[in-house]
Amino acid sequence: MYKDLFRITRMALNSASKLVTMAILGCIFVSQCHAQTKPNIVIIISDDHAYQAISAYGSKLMQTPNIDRIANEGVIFNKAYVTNSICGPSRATILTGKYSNKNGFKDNESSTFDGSQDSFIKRLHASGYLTSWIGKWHLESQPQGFDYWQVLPGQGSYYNPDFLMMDGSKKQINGYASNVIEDVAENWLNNRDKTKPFCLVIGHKATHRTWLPDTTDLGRFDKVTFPLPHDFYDQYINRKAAQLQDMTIAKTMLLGYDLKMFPDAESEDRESTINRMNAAQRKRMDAYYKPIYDDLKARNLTGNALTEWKYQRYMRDYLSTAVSLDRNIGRTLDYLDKHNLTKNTIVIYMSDQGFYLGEHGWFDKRWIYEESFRTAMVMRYPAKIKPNTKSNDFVLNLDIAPTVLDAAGVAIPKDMQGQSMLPLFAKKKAKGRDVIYYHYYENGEHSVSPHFGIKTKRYKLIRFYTRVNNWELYDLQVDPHEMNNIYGEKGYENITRQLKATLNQQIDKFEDNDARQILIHGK
Ligand code: SGN
Ligand code: CA
Repeated sequence: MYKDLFRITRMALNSASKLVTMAILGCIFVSQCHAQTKPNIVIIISDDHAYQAISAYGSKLMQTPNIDRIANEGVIFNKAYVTNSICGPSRATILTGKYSNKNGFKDNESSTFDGSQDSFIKRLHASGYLTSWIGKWHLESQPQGFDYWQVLPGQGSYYNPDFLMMDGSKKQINGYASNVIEDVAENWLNNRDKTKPFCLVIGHKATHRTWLPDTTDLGRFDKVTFPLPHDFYDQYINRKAAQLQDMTIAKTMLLGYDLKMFPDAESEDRESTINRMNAAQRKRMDAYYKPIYDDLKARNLTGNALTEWKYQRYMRDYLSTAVSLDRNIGRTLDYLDKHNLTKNTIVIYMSDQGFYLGEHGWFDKRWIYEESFRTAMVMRYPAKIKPNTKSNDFVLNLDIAPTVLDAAGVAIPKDMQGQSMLPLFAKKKAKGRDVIYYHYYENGEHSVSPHFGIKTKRYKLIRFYTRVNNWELYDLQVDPHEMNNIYGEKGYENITRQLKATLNQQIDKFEDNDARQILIHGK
């Protein structure tokens, strides 16, 4: 009898333990299923990468196969713009889904990001996502709301970059920034808690000034002569702010600092971007640039000939730097493939703003004018977006936060000022914006006057203030390169009145009190 009882108890225990095991397995399964229903999110943000240099956008300057792959497998946004075309403000807008006047980070020179405020990262984190930011951050304060971060101090360095670590220490990693940042990102992915969905932001330093390529990419474009943009010798007639800027290839771009033309080892040694290289890196740099310097010296160029020489050098360095950026974006995509993450991971690639590649004679950004205002943005989201989708709706960096929350099934806070982009891809497609509002505040380096304005499907209305106090108006249909300011010309009274009313509505909508005050007080 005892034997029977023992047998029965054992059977019961066995089946109970089976039940418990099954229950545990079930939980793991359910939690994994749960994790799988929430898409992972990878956002790659580059610095100053011009859409003019991306083959998916029709560039003939170079091939960017990996950015193109995201576009081909998802959507390319042909009309993506930023709210304030400069690094820190763009990142603050991406994080918060708010204009600079609301998130407080108005310019790179005086702002510090208030990390205690709400962000899409914090919302994702609260809903069970692992969150991480690696690479360029440039928001001055420490990142908040992340399970992990490892960021470049300020602009960071191309060679052997330092990183700020979560424990307050600084860590230098040998290598080239784009490769190193990708290595750190993959390392984080390898070691993450794989039961949770994740949101990883990879912030690249490339292609920011001073366009230092990876040594393996030096000389990639040496055989190419790039055509001068048709407006390279723009005289900025009728455009006062453009006349006052300090961002021309002719005058502002420096032969040493920017184009690595150093007369001797001492002047090269003084350059902090170069003197942090190790002996092997420096040797390859010198072997490449020294003969170019000798050739330049022998030619004795002046005037336009020198400016055009600078333009060719600029393009070669800039595009070579972009080669490494694109290659490392490819590594991210390969990683997702290799780990079976592609199907359930949203990938967004974007630049923090546009950039000039010689148009109007310029480099840099800051303006509401097209090359600066418009930015590269492509997104792959296999569950919701068909391959080869082309979007011509106005979208903004402001929309990243609500879009990501929407995709993750997390409520979008009412005070976020952007809109989810996902309804643009629904069966019954939502109607996009008719107008975009812009406000640039900084009044320092490169001498671009602060300004705000709007772009509609046809027109652009701009109000400059502080450095220059005036209006500009462009009919983009007949003047897409914004060469002919028609503000105040006869025949445009009605459209100007209408556009000013629209501008006022936008200022009210986004509660931009600074702009409101300028319109009230006239400066
Ligand atoms: C640096 C650059 C500028 C650039 C700003 C902002 N000068 O100050 O040319 O406009 O960054 O760039 S440098 O001599 O330091 O390279 S941003 O991408 O951070 O907005
Ligand atoms: Ca930037």
